[in-house]
Amino acid sequence: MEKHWWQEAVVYQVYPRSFQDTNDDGIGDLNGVTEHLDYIKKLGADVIWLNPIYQSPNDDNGYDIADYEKIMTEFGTMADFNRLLKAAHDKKLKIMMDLVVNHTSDEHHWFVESRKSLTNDYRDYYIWRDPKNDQEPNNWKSAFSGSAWQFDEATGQYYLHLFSKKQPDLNWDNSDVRKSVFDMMHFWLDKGVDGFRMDVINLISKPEGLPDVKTEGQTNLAANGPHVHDYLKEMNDKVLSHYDVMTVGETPDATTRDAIRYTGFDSHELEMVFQFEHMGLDANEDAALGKWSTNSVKLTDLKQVMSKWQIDLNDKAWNSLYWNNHDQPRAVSRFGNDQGKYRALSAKMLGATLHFMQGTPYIYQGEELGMTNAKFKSLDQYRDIESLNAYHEFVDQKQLVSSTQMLKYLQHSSRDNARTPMQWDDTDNAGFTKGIPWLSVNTNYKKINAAQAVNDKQSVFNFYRKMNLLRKQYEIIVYGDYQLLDPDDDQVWAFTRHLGDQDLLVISNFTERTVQRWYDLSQQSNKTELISNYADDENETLRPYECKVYLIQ
Ligand code: TEU
Ligand code: CA
Repeated sequence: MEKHWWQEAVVYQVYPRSFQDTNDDGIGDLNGVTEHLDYIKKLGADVIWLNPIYQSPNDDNGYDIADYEKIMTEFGTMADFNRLLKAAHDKKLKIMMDLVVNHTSDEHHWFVESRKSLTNDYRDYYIWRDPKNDQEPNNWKSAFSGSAWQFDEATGQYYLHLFSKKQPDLNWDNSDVRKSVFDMMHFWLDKGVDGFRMDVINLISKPEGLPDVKTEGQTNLAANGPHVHDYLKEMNDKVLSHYDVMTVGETPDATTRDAIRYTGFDSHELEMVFQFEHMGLDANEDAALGKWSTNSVKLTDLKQVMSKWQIDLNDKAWNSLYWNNHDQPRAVSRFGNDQGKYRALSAKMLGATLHFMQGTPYIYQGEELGMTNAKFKSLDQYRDIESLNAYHEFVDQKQLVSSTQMLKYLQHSSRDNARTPMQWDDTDNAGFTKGIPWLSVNTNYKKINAAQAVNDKQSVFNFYRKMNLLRKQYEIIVYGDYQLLDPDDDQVWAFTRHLGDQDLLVISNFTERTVQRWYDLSQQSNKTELISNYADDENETLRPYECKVYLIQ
């Protein structure tokens, strides 16, 4: 078994825009991250993943980059970043940046040049095509509604944008593009950053001829394209292999087979990927509505998908472990129970279920507090381009759903649920800003906030803190093999981990019903309870949302 620091690390994801504002403009900033490094250290994380902090018009909150080597004005200056990086390193915290190179902003000078003329030096930096029968070159859709093609009057061609029209796709088949990206990566790595999360990196190689999609609900055919592995091997050879860094590729639609090709211990491409299979289990039955639904996730489906990833990658590649991020609803609202007394219990149960699997855990800011979906009541509270475009497409343009129904879908699935400001304390705006927050603070901040949690031994925060400490103590938590017990049980998720002469037994009740379950391992006398989310553990039943982790040796 290979052993690397990034397999033993815990990552804390900071969405700077919503983390801490320090200059009262209602927008989080880099100095706000520096202010809370001790909080992240106390939690026990080792790496901080920063969502994009580069110069951007913020059409897609920084995922539309206009200059890769300048800091976004709203977030501060390069001096602020240098201070943050040094302060983090002084506290033995690593910084992983967000690499967004499938596309740039349309305000990037490469695109400003490229659109000037058919013969401009930068023309081939992007994907331009002639109209086909006076229409778009193919039927691909943008992830943010509408066509994936935008017609440009100046040169009479369309350009491809898998996301917003202000996010033109780069042409990775052009070696000049690859060189420009690799040079930029050296710029950040030479400053001492410790790795990259790579945005939709499996979309960078488009299929020859850009053929139409054939199935309803599929937006494009870019995933896992013909040269994606060539380009990642080139990136590894020319950049990554020269540094001791951690990489995680965001790979929508990747299978475990794809993941082994991207992250196999001998692949020399990436260390791990974010897979999306467990993020689609509550999608709408109507493919035209995609992720927009109010469906709940079936436990047997979740167990089957996550166990497949554990088994298929074991000894071949390495899993990332996440329940949520800045694109996904809050974990406790989607997979647990965010009402009343069950909220903290189920948030801890979810944490244990995930963190005792094999892989590198990612904690999204606020998950360690059991923060919940915001469930905004009116459209004007939303800011996310994906949510707003989906509303206008389904309600106004296509009349697929009523406004009331679409607002229910937004409450369940909108990315803004995860982007409400971090809840630091019970003062105005949860201590996030003294200004007007760019996105409303969740109304439950007086009850759910870091100040309360850090001092409460039974809090979700201190449960996550204890898990992070256990990870450093017991190698089996990182390297043990995974085995699912009782796949068909629709109330309890039980699994074991095995390493050498030790076993872990992890049992989680995903329901508010008390259940009786016996596991041979839990009858063994030589068991030690490592952690549980109830203060006492005197009986063999599983109370609502109860989780127990035993070490058996
Ligand atoms: O997200 C990629 C992606 O697949 C998103 O479309 C996501 O799955 C979807 O929004 C969930 O409904 C990455 C970034 O994480 C996201 O914030 C960006 O908007 C997107 O790429 C474009 O850069
Ligand atoms: Ca600010």
